[in-house]
Amino acid sequence: MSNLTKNPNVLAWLDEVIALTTPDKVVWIDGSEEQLQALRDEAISTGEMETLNSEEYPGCLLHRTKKNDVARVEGRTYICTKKKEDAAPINNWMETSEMKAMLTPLYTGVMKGRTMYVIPYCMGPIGSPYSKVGVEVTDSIYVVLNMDIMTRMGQCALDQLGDESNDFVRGLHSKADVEEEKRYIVQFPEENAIWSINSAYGGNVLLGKKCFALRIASYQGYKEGWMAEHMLILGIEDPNGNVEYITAAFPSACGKTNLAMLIPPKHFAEKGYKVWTVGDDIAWMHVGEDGRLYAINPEAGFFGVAPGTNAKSNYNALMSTKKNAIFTNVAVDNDTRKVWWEGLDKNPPVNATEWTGIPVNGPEYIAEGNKLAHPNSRFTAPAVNCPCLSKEFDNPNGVPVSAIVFGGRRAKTAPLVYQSFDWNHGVYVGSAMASETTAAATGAVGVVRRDPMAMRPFTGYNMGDYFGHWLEMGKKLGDKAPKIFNVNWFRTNEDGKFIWPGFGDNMRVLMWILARCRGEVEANETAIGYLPNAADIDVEGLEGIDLATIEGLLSVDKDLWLEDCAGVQDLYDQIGERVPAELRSQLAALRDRLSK
Ligand code: OXD
Ligand code: MN
Repeated sequence: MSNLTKNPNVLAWLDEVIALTTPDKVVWIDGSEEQLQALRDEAISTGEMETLNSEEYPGCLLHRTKKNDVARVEGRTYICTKKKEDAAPINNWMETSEMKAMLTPLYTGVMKGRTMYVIPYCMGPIGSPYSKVGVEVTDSIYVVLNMDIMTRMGQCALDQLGDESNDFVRGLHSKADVEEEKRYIVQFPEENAIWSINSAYGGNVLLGKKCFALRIASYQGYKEGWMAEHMLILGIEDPNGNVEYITAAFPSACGKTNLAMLIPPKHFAEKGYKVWTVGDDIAWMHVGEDGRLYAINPEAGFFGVAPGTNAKSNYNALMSTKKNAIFTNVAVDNDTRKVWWEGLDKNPPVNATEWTGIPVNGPEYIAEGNKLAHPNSRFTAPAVNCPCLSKEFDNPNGVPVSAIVFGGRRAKTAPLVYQSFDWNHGVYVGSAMASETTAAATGAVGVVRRDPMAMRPFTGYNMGDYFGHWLEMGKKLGDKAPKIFNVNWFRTNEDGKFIWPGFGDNMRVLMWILARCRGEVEANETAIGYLPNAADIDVEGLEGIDLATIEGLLSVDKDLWLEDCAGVQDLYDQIGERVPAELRSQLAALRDRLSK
């Protein structure tokens, strides 16, 4: 097959990676349905992919990874720069040429006997001035088929790049032998390059997502004056048809996809309120011509966690998986060829195949303490399937952002919601973000992991410089800057049970946030920021939640907060001298206010 582009920069790089990896064959991915179908058929014939019930799941496929390859590997993920202080100490760092010298032998001849697929892809809507192009080479059909869902892929991406531009991200992936101890996920932000080897699992190998759209793009944004953030984007439409947009950053596994696709509580829906999803994981944000902040979703699909997804927790996500989706590491019902995962429903299949491919009796297997689906099993679903997809999804200019929301999983410290005093204080609030691990994940409940702006695993440069960039963006935006808030859906009572119902009811908090942005509701100025009057959180139709419950959810324990300040101080000390002085003063001022 001939080249799909004349772009000499793409072709020169391709020559280099072909010489290094020596594939038997090179196939350009043009994005045509015909080519994709041939690849699906090939993957089905080799067992890399399995078909599913074609009536219930038309066009859907199942894939099982190796047991040792089921999640992102933060310990083996590196940001490589020439100077250590430009990426360390929060990131793993190695000097660029040293890393390349170490990895080159792993890539040498690695595609011998294999086909190299060349995937041109575009992050962001085709034609958007904010979109960026990447080219990923890979020896995995699974990667090609997932990239088709997650990005705008094929000839359209090369057309977006043009015949001369050198502004594309070079992604080199080989699953090699999927050896854990030789697995590396490496970003070279100074060279717009990503090298990923010995994994075939989503987040490590779909290089457009975390590697490009967050790690590389955050650095590009720093250099070019925009922001790449680990944020969902949603719109709330009022009964008059006006839509206001919110972006929100939560650490992984805190419900971003659920919030992005929430279904309004009944009384809001009856009045005519609607919620629209623009994105569930990543936002690229630029200052628009009118001086406001605009967000695009660089992705074209959702790579969501399957367990826990059901018609009640996230109907829209579930519907998104019903056609042309790929399921990774879920269980199957052998009688019906339907997929199943923990939390989908209460009826695990009896004649099941669990996620690694072993036939089991589902209910018995679960009763013995096993999981049928891997806890990090995933669906890759096209955004166009989502019943609440925003009609602005493809808008090349993005959507204007009224509010930025931070949040984490905090059993006691953070109140249900509060507003920062101003942009700089909001940047402090984001930098102080933290989430408590759950027993299911670590065995130790309540271990606080500091995760600034939910970007700890995804910032492609020095975290102190990243904070500085946020402050700079605030200067650019001036009084047009979105208002910044913090939420916590996870406060617990004495029995360790969640007090706030969460899911669709989170809209009640978003409504207060938007009312604050419009200046329509008063708030209480406190040591930590502006807190709502309990009566201003709409609880109509909520069972078991009254004014006193909301007051409890809004309470602030100053001792716990002072303890938390020490955690922030530790983080700042770890990052070191590049933490902006402004944030250290914000921390000092907060401690002062709390101590009064
Ligand atoms: C994700 C993550 O997969 O944040 O989105 O881990
Ligand atoms: Mn994420």
